[in-house]
Amino acid sequence: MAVAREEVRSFLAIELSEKAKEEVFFFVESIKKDFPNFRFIPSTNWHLTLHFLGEIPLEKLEKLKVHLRDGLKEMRPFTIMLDGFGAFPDFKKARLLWVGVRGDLEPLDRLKKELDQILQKLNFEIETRLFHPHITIGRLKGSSKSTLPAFSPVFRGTVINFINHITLFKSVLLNQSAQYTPLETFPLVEV
Ligand code: 2AM
Repeated sequence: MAVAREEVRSFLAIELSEKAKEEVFFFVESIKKDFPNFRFIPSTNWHLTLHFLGEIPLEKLEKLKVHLRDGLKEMRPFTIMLDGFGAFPDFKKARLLWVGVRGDLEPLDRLKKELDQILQKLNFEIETRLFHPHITIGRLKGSSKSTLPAFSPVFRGTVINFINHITLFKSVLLNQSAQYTPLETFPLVEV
């Protein structure tokens, strides 16, 4: 009898500080009434996605962990602030609402490129679209039409997030949401 291979739905992301999330929380609470057709994501699930891995076999995940431990050695910590509010693909056809980032975007970009190289070596599919760092705060509900307020709200974050590791998360899909569990963190420390 064939044994089913265990697969884990997972992704790599940057975690945000509680203080930074608090700032975004007040902003999100203030705009919810203006976006009735959107489902807002609880702040406990906010993160900056670096790469969505999808359902991957456990052995492949273990191999990736080894490569990440080794491959991120050259990366150094950096700081970002959460800043800006936008929509994908754009405000007119919005399906996803996000909060953006500013700060050390160059090291963040380098980190993303390094990750892509590691992932490519292990035959993971790489995103060909330009990396647009963001924190997803809301998604358009089911078949709703996107109706947006006449004026786009503005968000300017001030809290500094010191990023000294990335996190591998397991994702379990629930009825209307998802449960994210950190599996391992990978430090960014220049050696
Ligand atoms: P997002 O940051 O644009 O929302 C966990 O599901 C994370 O992986 C989400 O934050 C999501 O991106 C990202 N992701 C990217 N591609 C995905 C996909 N095809 N299915 C689910 N999540 C995906």
